[in-house]
Amino acid sequence: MKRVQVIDSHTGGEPTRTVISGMPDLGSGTVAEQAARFREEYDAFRSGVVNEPRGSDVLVGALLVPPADPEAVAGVIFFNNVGVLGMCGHGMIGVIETLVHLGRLGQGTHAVETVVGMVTAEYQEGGRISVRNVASWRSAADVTVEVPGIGPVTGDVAWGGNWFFLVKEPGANLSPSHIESLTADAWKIRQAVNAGGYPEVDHVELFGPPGDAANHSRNFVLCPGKAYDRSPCGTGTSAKLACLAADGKLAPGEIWRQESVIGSVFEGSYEWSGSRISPLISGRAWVTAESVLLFAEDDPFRSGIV
Ligand code: PYC
Repeated sequence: MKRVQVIDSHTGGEPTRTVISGMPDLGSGTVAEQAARFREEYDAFRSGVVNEPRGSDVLVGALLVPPADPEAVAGVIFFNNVGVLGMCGHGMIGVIETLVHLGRLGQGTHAVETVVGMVTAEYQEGGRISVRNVASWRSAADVTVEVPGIGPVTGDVAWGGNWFFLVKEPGANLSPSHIESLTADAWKIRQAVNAGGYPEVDHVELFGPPGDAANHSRNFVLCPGKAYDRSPCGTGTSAKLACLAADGKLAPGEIWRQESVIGSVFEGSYEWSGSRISPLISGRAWVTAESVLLFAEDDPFRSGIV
């Protein structure tokens, strides 16, 4: 019986499952090199940890691995129901909370190596965590695609640690009661964007007015495996900041309060770093479970239901 020890947390409602022991040995090298091995050789492990019957479509996994960069306190590979993610903002906040919970980290600033580069996370008194994400930028503005059943949709393509299409028109009703139709529309938009010359885009972000006047905007983010982000999405908020910066709509250092479709909030701000931005995203996470996943040899769903 294979045993995998995990700690679950949620950040603004979005769950993260951090693997503490029982993970495959991915050898040495950078976290990106280890992630390539994880993708090629251990996809069944990924699926077994996050997918049903042990998990669900919405769960994001985090594998702690040795970093190549001596400045980093840890390396982390994020993954979801369909594959490996570049970075994950809510997941990074969950991992830091988990490491504090385990007594492995305390207050202060900690560097973590990810698949797409180094990020730093500051754990503040009271539990707030601020993540200085990888450099982010808008790669294409005002891209219009024809979406079957919807019509022309215009948005920006931006990188925030993953690739996003950020829809410009605030047309949709971003309330939890509309999640089914929001998911269907965002999925169609993604397909049209991919077919329209942007195959790298794997997340779609819709925007609307905030539910709480203290915030600047509400979003709905559809992730690559068709699950929606319960949090405001750390990498999606970084991509949003890159677009706001490029449009001159948010000054460096100014706070942007991004609300999710369920009403949880991340605060974001940025500094310029050459022609790109360096985003800072902050929020809180809570540990929800300490468990051991069991994988019996004769379990037909040992590697998840896919
Ligand atoms: O917070 O960056 C994020 C994220 C990506 C996918 C789910 N959450």
